[in-house]
Amino acid sequence: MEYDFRAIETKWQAKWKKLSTYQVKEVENKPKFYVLDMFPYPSGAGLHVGHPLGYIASDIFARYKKLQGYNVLHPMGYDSFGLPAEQYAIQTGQHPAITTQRNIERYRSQLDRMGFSYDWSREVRTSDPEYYKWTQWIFSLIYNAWYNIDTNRAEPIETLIGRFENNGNYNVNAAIDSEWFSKIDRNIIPFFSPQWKGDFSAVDWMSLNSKQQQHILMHYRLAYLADSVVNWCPALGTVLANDEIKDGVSERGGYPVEQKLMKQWSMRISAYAERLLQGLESIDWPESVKEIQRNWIGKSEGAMVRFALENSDHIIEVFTTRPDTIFGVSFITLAPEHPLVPDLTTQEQQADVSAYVHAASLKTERDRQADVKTVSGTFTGSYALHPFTGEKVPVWIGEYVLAGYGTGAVMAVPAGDQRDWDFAKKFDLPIPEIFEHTDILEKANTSKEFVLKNSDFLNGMDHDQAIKTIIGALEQDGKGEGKTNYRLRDAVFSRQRYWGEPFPVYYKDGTPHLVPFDQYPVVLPEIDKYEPTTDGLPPLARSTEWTFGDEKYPMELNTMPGWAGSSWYFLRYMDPQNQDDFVAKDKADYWGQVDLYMGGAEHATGHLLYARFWTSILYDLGYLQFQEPFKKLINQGMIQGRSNHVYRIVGTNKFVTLEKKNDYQTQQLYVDVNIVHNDKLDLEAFRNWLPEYRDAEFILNDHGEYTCSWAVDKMSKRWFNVVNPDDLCESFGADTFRAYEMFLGPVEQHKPWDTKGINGVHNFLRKFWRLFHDKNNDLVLSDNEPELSEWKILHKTIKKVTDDLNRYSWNTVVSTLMIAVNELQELACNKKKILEPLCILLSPYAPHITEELWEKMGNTSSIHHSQWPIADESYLVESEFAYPISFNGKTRFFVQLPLSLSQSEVANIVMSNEQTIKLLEGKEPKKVIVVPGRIVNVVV
Ligand code: ANZ
Repeated sequence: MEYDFRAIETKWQAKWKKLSTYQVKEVENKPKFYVLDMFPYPSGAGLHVGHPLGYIASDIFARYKKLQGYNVLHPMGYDSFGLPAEQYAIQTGQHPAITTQRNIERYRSQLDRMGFSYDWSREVRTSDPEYYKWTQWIFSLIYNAWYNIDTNRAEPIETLIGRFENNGNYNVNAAIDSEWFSKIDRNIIPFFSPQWKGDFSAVDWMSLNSKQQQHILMHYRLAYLADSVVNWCPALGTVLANDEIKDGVSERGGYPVEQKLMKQWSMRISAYAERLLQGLESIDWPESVKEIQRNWIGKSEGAMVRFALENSDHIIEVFTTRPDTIFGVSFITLAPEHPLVPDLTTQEQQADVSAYVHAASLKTERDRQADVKTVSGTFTGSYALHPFTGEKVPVWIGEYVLAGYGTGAVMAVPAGDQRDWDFAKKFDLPIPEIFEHTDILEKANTSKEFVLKNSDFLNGMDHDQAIKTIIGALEQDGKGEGKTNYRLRDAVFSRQRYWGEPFPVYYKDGTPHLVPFDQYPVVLPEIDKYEPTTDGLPPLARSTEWTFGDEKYPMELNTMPGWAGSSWYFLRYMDPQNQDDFVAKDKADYWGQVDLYMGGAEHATGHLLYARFWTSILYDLGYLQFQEPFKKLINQGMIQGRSNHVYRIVGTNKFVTLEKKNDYQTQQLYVDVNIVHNDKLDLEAFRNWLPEYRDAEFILNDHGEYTCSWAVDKMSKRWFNVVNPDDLCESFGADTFRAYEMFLGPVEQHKPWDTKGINGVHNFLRKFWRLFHDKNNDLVLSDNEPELSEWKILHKTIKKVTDDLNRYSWNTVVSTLMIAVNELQELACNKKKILEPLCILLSPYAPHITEELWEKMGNTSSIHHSQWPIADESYLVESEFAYPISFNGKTRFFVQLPLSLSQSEVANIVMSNEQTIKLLEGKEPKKVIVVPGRIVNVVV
């Protein structure tokens, strides 16, 4: 075989491994470039052709940057804690570590087959105790930190304790729940009165015992234990994330889900809302991902307004973005979970309110938000007092108000808010008019173009003016203040599962304490079964050894969520074997931010937000010099499957070809795409595919073939449309596979997989091989000086490939190289001076064939350690032009002429041209017009 890709690829994969070709070390003074892939969860199904799309693109870029002289960090690892291995463990009793290990081996062999330039000596696995030791350490850092709003950064908890000891919490401006004092456990600190608003002095602080102090500190920590409302699924024995619930039941199994208050670890990401928002301006990410994060953070500017109550000392505080509409308030709506609901409910309303609150508790917040049509609510029986008019305002409860946003209470203005308007209509509440010349009979006026009326001192003002005035008035009278609110909530950080990082936390007398660092990693205990206990406790409760110290203090039973390990893995790659530190300072400083991060768009809010959050904390605490982990992000598109169908005649085992299917009553069935070639079914293979088809009969088309129909679906086993990269590497080689995946189209785009085109790319590589060889497959290269035309092809190609890669246009590079190879083939070019640099240009895409040719050309070190060629611009300026020669404006023929000629020289040459003489038929032209570099027109 002329181009024996199997032999070549096997040879070089072994050699690279042996020579550690892709290992990188920190080199002072050499510029660095960090190219990262989102590391995979090693699932049992292995990789299909959609997965490597991003890996191939980033590998090409890493190789390109390396050839340009950068010191490139390009690592790979596994996000190896998580649900599927655990589910499998629950079903089979097998330890999830075993499944995980097996899947990793499968992934590794698939990745190896594709010729990636990963430095495998830097591999990390999140489930490796040597790795999660540092995840636990980062947790301990976050636990031992608080957010100082005055310095606008996280600080060690010691600075807070120091301030408490000197001055209590006076003048401490911390990111903390505004109602934290109402959540103080009176069993722990009995002497704080119910009216206490959270202030304490140094003397107060010093009078508290350690347990009491810890109880207070917990409210300030960046990782804290608190009661939070969670989606609890009793049947599965775990808390579910919002996206694990569909239509109010668990996605898996369809079990009921309840809203439940549970003690959970949380991370105070809300403290970072503004920084996470601002940081987006400094990074080069797809605008769509930034927009998703902006919406998720959800910044709103407005005001807090306090409403006194008619028969109670309590106060209802509302957050509003529209304090300008305050004179249009006709009722107040509380979230069903609002803490004042029990107090404000009058005797007569008791039954209605309880029923309503219970019904609301069965819905998730997401469902409540999504349902804008149903208007429901009930009256509490109590009245608030308008802060300016003193009028009585009824207090209602309504599902449309969410407990976790703002204060969980709204001042309802039917004139300006559609939900309030709908509510008022339904319950026959007043709809006061506050906008001049505006009809609100049919709907609310949500526009901000208006002039106010019936609004006392705001009358005649427009939106901006009214906002300023009212906030001034609220602040002056102590009735409220300007306030910026963020939708971003603190992130729940615990799950009731086995296969995750254990918390380095034990409980002494009910109070959590950190396990001392010298005992990290706190390794997962062995247990007999991986499901919750019969009492509904997490699986770790099954271990009798899950205790701390001689006193056998109980350990935390929850484990960390999936996003713990993935929030910092890019740092560990910088220094994966470090036993003493999560990453050495000098290495973190050297490698710095990830310069190019490739991964799927599905992580827009989860992983990408959490990683930014943790990086900011590590920055604040002095461990890193940057707060944004990923400088540039590219989302690779999804590769969809192209499925094939056959048509079975109903009630038979007979299959009819697509062309004739309308003549019968048929049933469409999916068929394995691997036994269909160009939509023609391999009949024999079909009979052997499934036992039920062994005796299948066929009605063929007029050419004696069976044609399948096709459709684009998600690539999935279920549709039999999974194409495996191993098979393609086996049939065509990894080089072809890599180049073909790029050739499919822009990396960011979703596109259906189609194996058909792969032959074209394979032929391109064969042609490339032939440029170097004669008919006997012997290397024949000439040392002669190339012709001008050959130099031109080379330099034009260098320029285009370089420009394309610089703008991350991976696909166009392949076509550029194809054109170059065709052009050189036409010139029968076998000049070493042309082919050697061309080899380098192709090497990021096709690392094996180029390495082989490189070696054959007599080079002794790897092509991947060579240097990217530079385009010589002097070959790129066109020196000649093919002038269209027209007669009376009609183009008749072309003449190739040097661009350096003057107008009269061009005219002379054209006039003496044979074809001109013929066309003139002896006549004298009236005029010859020459536009240099454009056209020649002969006027007869
Ligand atoms: C009075 C008002 C008048 C409002 C008006 C709007 C228009 P964003 O932009 O999303 O922050 N709101 C406040 N807390 C809420 C909660 N927990 N659940 C549901 N709605 C809540 O929206 C802020 C606005 O949403 C607030 O401004 C409040 O209604 C409502 F003409 O107050 B507004």
